[in-house]
Amino acid sequence: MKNNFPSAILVSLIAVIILCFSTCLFALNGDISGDAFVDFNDMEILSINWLVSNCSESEWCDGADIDQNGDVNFVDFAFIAGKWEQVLLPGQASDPCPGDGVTNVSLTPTLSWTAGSNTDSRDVYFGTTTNPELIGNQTNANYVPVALSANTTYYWRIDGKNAGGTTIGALWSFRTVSRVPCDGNCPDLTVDLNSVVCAQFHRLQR
Ligand SMILES: [Ca+2]
Ligand SMILES: [Ca+2]
Repeated sequence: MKNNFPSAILVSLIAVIILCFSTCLFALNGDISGDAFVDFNDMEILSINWLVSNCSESEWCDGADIDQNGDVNFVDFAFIAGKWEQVLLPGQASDPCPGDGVTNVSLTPTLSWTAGSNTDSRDVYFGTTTNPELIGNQTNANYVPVALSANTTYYWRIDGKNAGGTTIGALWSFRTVSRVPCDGNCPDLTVDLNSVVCAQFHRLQR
């Protein structure tokens, strides 16, 4: 009887790659080890768990069950093959503080956010238009703008960068507090409760 196993594998692989090309390869990747690079380290983890069929939801067989269906097989291998020796793009920045659309922000806020995965540095964009200007590239995940005006909407964006390229962030905005007439008992516009809350939020995340 003719052994057609190799050709069956080939057909399966082609089918998986075609099936995944338009959808799942862009949603999942083969970086099992989490170092933003798809290489033999990921293949090693895959081989250790090869053909295991009872991967649990807690760890999905050390991450080798990439599509998280319980089995480690050629479907998971296809995700590695599809990104072989590629540096993965950073994840998108999230959790902006002040929150997107927040009003009554002080004139001295500290902007902070949660960095996307595999981000080495980030470009900070900030300004009063929906196409904010590039302020600069930095490694830390906060930025303190200066000389803000009252009752003004500011827009900002964080683009994550690494050796694989740039992931453009979402456009966020906030509006500064309105100046109110006062007679010597003026509110302190430099006290930014949003930033206090943000700092605590991001500190808890670390
Ligand atoms: Ca890897
Ligand atoms: Ca799987």
